[in-house]
Amino acid sequence: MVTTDKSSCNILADLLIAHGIRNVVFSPGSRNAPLVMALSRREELKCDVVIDERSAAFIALGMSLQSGKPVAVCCTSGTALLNYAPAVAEAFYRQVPVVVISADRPEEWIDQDDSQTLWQQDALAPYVKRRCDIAAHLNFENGEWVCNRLVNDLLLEAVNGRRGPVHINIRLDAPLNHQREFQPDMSRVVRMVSPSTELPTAEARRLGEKLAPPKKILIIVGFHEPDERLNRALVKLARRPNVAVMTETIANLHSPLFVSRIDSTLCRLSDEEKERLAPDVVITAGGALVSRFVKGWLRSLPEVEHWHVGVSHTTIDCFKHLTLRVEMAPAVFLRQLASAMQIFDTPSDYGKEWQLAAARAVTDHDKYVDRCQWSDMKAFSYIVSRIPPRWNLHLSNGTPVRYAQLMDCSHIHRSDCNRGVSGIDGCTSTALGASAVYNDTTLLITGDMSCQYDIAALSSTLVSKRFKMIVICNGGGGIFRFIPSTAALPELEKCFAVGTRLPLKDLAAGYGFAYYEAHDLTELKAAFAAFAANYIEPAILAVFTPPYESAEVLKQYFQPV
Ligand SMILES: Cc1ncc(C[n+]2csc(CCOP(=O)(O)OP(=O)(O)O)c2C)c(N)n1
Ligand SMILES: [Mg+2]
Repeated sequence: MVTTDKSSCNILADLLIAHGIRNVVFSPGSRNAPLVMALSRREELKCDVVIDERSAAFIALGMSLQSGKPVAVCCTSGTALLNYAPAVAEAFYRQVPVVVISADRPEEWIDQDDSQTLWQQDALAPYVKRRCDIAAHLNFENGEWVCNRLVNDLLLEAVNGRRGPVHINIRLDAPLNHQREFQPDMSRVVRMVSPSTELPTAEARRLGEKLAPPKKILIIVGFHEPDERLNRALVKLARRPNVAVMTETIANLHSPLFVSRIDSTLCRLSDEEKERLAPDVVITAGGALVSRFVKGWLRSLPEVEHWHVGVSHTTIDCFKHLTLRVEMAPAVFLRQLASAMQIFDTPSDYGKEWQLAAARAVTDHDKYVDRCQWSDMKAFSYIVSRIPPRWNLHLSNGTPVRYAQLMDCSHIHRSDCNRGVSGIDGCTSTALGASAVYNDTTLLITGDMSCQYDIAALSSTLVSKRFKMIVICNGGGGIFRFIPSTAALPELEKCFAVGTRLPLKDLAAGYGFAYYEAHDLTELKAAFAAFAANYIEPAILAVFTPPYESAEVLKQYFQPV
């Protein structure tokens, strides 16, 4: 085939394909022209173009999240790369394999007043698993070998062990548009086999014994991709009488045995119940927890052992009680624990008590939501209950992810939120990326502030009829009217909540989205039905809720009864 004359770019194209990468998101520039030629001319790679690099990287994150495969993003030199940082940080803490490819100038031109040039090779250093810098000319001894070795190494690193982003900085010298004949698929590919991840039986038994009744065991799972094996292991554990299993909405785990509405349940416990339900051992899996209640409560306990299971980049001692770090897949570890615990027959009410507390919370929740006035709570409750079975749900940070925690989400196919670092900067792009590689509808529920942050996403050519978004227009950052650190400050409205000007109707018209809006529950019912039934265009539903009342309804929800 005829393609760029830069060997580094052609080696990269071969290895991306060999390592299973199928999607590349480009942002335009001139320095990366050889990369565009090398990658976009390969039919194995689906290349999309997203102008804004910040959005592009979040789109790649969404694609990778949804497909489970590494996705590459490729940009030109200069600040382009720096715009990847928020999404790359999110991918790092979320363990999502995004392969960052940046074009750069030859090193001798950095700091020499040459245009669009800055120190790129370490720019994302704390947030990538590994990085490499490929020289502009490979015509030195071992030049092509070292390029091949480094790229193989980084692509293996992205998907093995703790998955995550990697950064390949490729220096390219002018002329950038020269072409030559290249024989594809001849580059050497390095593979890897993972060692067995099972615990030795004796070790599993030893750990299982530590969890025997009357010990009270609480398992909590934070964000996680859907995982049938993990779900099964947790159901087994939840059947043990001295075990309770808590799952967050974005853990994507479901069983009537799980306490899935953590905040609703915790906020209704009396001090005496909290003391009785305090665990002896808490086992966590998945990512950072959304629930501040559970974090605060566990941190406040004087004595509890904490085991964290999962492939981590470092020691994570979230509750200040960590005693064991289990560096393996949660599904395997928890299955082994469940088997090891089967021999205990001492009775315990611990699991039952949590389930009763959770059931009580559900009854109270339903009564409260039924009675409460038109607000974010009312709107969310209606919307979440109506999400059809095959739709995937993306939640933005702010209150959307917190409201979802309060609702029954067991019917939702898959729920996600950027909780790796909890930014509001790329929620729309992430959802858009996920929708581009999912064959049914992806629904984003976002806030009016988060939405204006990432508005460039609406102009992307990746927008399709499978993408829908609901914007809760509650006068800006509603969360700030709720959280104690800002709610009572005189600067609340001017500096925190900051009502935004978001001309959604015009934006929808401009970007080719169908537009619906609702100002009360009756309108919402009609608008949601039409919005959900629209399978021919992408659609926006703007839901207008009263700012102060919404915050009040949420505050009251958490008041002790
Ligand atoms: C990049 C980034 N900047 C700032 C924040 C802090 N922040 C968290 S939530 C929020 C407001 C979100 O407002 P909105 O999207 O309207 O949601 P609401 O709180 O109204 O539900 C802000 C500014 C953040 N998380 N990420
Ligand atoms: Mg808002």
